[in-house]
Amino acid sequence: MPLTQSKRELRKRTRLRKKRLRSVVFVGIVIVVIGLAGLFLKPAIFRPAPPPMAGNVIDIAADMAGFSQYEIRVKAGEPVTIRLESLDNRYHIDGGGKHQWAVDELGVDVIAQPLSFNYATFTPETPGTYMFYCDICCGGRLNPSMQGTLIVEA
Ligand SMILES: [Cu+2]
Repeated sequence: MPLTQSKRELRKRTRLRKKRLRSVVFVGIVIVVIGLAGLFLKPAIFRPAPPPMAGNVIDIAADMAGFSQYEIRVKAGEPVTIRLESLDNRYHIDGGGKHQWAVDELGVDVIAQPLSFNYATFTPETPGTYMFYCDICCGGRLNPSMQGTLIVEA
């Protein structure tokens, strides 16, 4: 076999090997990108169910658009549990996906972590109208979408 022909064949084989290596690296990068995307999307798709609770449980969800309800009515002297869910993930720049439900006059302050639940149980004794708010995101408690009214009926 002449030398030039074997050199040519060697070059051809080397080129083929490089091509194969490039496609393997490309497939690897694609798999890593898809894996990372799945990691980021997983908490948005699979949300845990709220823990079961007894008594007067009021479910409130919060995201950047505001609370799921702006008026809550409860009875004075009866225990009530506020179960707050944050619908935002931790990648939110404003507040890091946390939300709050607080009533200063009643000493209630619940903070839900990103894509999580949190709760507080309290017994309002004095009938009246109280403001609840979230002071973590979107300009805080002065934002109309981040506040609401708790009405304690006699
Ligand atoms: Cu908030």
